[in-house]
Amino acid sequence: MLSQARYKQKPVAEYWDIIGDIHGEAIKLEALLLKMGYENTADEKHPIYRHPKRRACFLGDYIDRGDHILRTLTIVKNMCDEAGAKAILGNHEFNYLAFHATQKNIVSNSKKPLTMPVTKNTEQNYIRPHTPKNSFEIKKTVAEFEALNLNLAQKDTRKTFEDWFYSLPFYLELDAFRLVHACWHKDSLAILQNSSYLKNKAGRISPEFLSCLHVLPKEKSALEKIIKGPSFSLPDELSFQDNQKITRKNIRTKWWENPLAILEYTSSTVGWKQGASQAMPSLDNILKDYFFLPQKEKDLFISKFKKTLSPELFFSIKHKFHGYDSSEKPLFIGHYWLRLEDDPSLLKNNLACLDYSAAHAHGGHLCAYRYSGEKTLDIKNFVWV
Ligand SMILES: [Mn+2]
Repeated sequence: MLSQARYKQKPVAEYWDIIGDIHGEAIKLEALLLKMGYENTADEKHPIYRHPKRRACFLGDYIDRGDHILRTLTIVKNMCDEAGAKAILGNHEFNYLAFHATQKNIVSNSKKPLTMPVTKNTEQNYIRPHTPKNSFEIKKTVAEFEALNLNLAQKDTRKTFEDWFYSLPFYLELDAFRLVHACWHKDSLAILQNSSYLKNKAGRISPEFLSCLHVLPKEKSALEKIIKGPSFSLPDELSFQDNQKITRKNIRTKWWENPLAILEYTSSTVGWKQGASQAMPSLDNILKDYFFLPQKEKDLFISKFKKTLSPELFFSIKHKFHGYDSSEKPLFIGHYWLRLEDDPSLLKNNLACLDYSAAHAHGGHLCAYRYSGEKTLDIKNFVWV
């Protein structure tokens, strides 16, 4: 029997368990919660997981890929509603909403009317185009929602979760640490905070804002930077296949790296003369340190990539690497689909990515960081299943 008295006391203010991208892997989520000492204090069908002293934070990407998407959403939402947990918006929830949002060209609460022409209501008229790739991405989520319509008692569930997605902030700043799905970028956050289209929204998007995103290029690119992270368009002749065999023309950058190393490299090695300085890392190592390179045929990709990179091009993308200063608060991100080859590792002493590809076809891991007020993060605090 559960002792309900254990949950009557308040959790310790600075104790938080920050959980990475779940992607419909509810079985792993429940295993991870149990491993961390949470227990289900309600019934099996409507679980409410609690810990007597700790609370959970979720980094986004609850849906798509795995086989138990609704169960995942139920667990996370119930913990937010009933057990003091916090959750932010991932790019997959954003994509889901954008896929279903149709384009409008006026924001009613704005003084400035927008002047872009209204396009006719066609298949192309969605904020996120209905391409085969985009439709495939949300297929499992839509299928689970559509199965619900067979059961009239649950027909409001889909609307409830869609409203919940809109209620999720795209970043969170607590006294001791920060959460964002992909990238902490002050300038982009400032654009969103100061946008007249997001007044009084406290870091959340609205259906109305989303429907106008196609005519708000500044806000669109700021929001995409925050929840998808910066990426670099590969030169024409270069592309690669990702884990899901989707051809990619963009490569994600490790934005937290300091651009100074790129500047030093480009200035000291005109024409990519390697070995110009003993202390200078090789170009291969710089590419590995600054970009998420494809897992398959990595060396072949690097050799092609190097041929296309001029110092000028490299210099021109330096703003994709704005760094994360060691004096900043600890920051937790998800999104980057890391693989757990050995133990998890920190990206910096004050930065941890908790996405270890929970829904990977060849076995991924769901990972959490157990935070207890420290200013310097410690690899001993990672837990995973
Ligand atoms: Mn993501």
